[in-house]
Amino acid sequence: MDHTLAFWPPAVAQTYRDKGYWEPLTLGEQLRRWAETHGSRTALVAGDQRLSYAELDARVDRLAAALHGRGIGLGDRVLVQLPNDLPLVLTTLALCRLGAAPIMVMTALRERELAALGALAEPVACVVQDRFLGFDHRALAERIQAGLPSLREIVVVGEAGPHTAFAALDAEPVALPRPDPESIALLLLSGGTTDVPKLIPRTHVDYAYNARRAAEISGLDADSVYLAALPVAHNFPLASPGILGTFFAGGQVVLARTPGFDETFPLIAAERVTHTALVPALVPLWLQAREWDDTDLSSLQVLQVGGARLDAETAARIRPELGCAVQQVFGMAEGLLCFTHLDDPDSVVLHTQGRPMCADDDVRIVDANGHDVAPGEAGELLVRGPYTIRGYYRAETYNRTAFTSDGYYRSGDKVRRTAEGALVVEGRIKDQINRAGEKIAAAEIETLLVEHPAIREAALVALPDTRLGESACACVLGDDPALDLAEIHRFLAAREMPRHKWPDRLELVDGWPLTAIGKIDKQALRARLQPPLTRPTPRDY
Ligand code: OOB
Repeated sequence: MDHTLAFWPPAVAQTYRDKGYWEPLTLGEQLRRWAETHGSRTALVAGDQRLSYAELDARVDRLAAALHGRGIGLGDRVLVQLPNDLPLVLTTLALCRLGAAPIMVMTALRERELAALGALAEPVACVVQDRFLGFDHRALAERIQAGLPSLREIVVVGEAGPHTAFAALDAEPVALPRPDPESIALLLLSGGTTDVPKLIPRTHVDYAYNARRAAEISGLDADSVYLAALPVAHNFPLASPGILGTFFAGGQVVLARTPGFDETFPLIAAERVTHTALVPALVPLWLQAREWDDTDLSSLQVLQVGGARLDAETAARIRPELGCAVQQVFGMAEGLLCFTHLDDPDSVVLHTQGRPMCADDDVRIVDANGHDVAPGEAGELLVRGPYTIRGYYRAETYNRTAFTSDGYYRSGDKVRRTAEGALVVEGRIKDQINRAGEKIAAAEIETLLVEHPAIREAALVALPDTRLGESACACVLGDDPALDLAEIHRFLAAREMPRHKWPDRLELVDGWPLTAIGKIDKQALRARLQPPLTRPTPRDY
């Protein structure tokens, strides 16, 4: 096990085993069990491919054997950046079976982030699509490899050029060394608040519990059909309950490459989808489409919405306009998952972000001094439990502040608890922008902005936005009064910053409001910006 990792203390781990949260199986073994139980039932539909549980298990075996033959195995890390399609599911499961942790990277990420992740985790290989949405991921992988000595191999789905073709990774199954079920199964990306990305180590046992319990709460069973519309590298569609939760229930997963209604509505109709998940920013687009679209969505039973705050008015429109129940999900890749329950009254379903899913989720709500707040008052959410990490991957120094000395994860979320025990997310303490569910660490953009010759200091703040929930406003102190947003975008594009992290608005300031200890007072800064001083520039992305 990686010595730079903080895991659960032995006595705590023992209670999680005793209570049955942690089953002594790897994710690879869970897949084998699903295949034994549900053999010929359809597990996965991706484009025109349909795989039964038995076929999925067999394909994963063959891929794992081929990867093993190429020297990838126990204790390795592999960067996986693939769109929602069969190779992503096969690769993730095959690597879990091998005990080589996939680093789950969304396709929107570019060189800066990948290089930083590579330096941190030292992957031996990466698996990418040749091109996706017009972007050349193969060329990106080559640039990453040039600066990353650990990266021996590039595997490409599609046109592989001089690299290893994913399609050629097929070998007779072999006996593989067994990973420790309590070792790292996969590494998720944290939304983060720092300028370098953080990796979240999830173990086989904790992630299996995460998916299994989330599936129970969401009412998934063998007749359920789950549509994975959000990018599967994210914890929500991957295992909360997502794909893995559906597999635990013996249901069927359908993959959509993008979450737009043009792609998802026909899939819902064709596959009789019962469950799916969206971030709040996508809900109004689906609702709007229903004004003229008459695709048969009658199979849909539950729409899960999470990743950012869903407003009650939008939540209330879901049943009448889409004909299904809404389930709010407040979760984090670090662990804790909260759900509203399908039989909760509207007061809970529409106005809260649900209850923690496990009786042993140990949640505290504390004030700035770390003391518990009075019942019903808001404070920072701290959490520890059977599927909440005790430390980020290879981040010993950062872990000392991100976790309390007794192991609670400081979520940075400001919440209160209602009389029914549900949590309401009131805001955020961490320095982050939640733009349509995509988390932007303010520090990451600020660090880059000050590299611009016309910018001396920069502060990125969140502003309310009816479409995105929050938008990002860059406030900069500099010498060039002609500096404009288009130039900032050009600058960030040249540094391969993904578009969703580009500021929506630019404000030139001539000084900062400061806190008592002399830091930029972002709360005061935000207050200055509202109502808008200048009109935000419209963007179609
Ligand atoms: C999910 O995971 P992450 O890791 O991308 O982001 C976690 C953060 C939370 O700490 C919170 O700030 C915010 O996203 N968040 C919400 C929310 N759900 C997440 N804020 C308000 N209301 C909600 N319902 O976003 C995630 C992981 C698993 C399931 C669902 C979401």
